[in-house]
Amino acid sequence: MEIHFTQPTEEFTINPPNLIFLQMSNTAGILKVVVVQGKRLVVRDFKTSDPYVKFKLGDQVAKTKVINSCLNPVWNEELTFSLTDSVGTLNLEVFDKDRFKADDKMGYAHVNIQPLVSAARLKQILKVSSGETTLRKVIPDSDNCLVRESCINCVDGEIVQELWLRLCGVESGEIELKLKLENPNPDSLSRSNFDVWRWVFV
Ligand SMILES: [Ca+2]
Repeated sequence: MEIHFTQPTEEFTINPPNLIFLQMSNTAGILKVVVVQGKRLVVRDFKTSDPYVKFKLGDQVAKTKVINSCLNPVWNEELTFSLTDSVGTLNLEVFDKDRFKADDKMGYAHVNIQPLVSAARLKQILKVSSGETTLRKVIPDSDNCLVRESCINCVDGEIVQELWLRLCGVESGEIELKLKLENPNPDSLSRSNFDVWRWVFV
């Protein structure tokens, strides 16, 4: 059996003939969001809050667990999203869980994930695969709610961005995240008309 291709829609040879390829929906990689912790979150109950974080990436939604009675919660929880070329911003909102009424808002933030995707492309060009290399730095601006500059590193082949986001719409609160990009397909992400091909046996 011989299967060879350098790019999904460019050079390829296949054998045997019962191998076909299917056009897939736009799955260009996996974005893992590690929700590390929150600091100085706002009070929404009598003296404290029961915070959880809700994330939105395009039409995908995921939530952390609730941590009861804590303004400096540690989640260390990993949430997984599939990455497409049409999605550039990860949005989050923090809520106070309430049992007998609607959950109270504790602030929101966003971060552009395009720098992470660009770093993946750079990693491919530089052929970085082992050790730890800083690929780029992201400064606080209107594309994000960064508290301070954030580094995007390649750690043993994985693209990782560690960051602190300042919560908007409230008097205080910061959230620490670690973003990881797995199975990145930067060529696909850079194309406007975007096709991903998957080889299957029939
Ligand atoms: Ca509550």
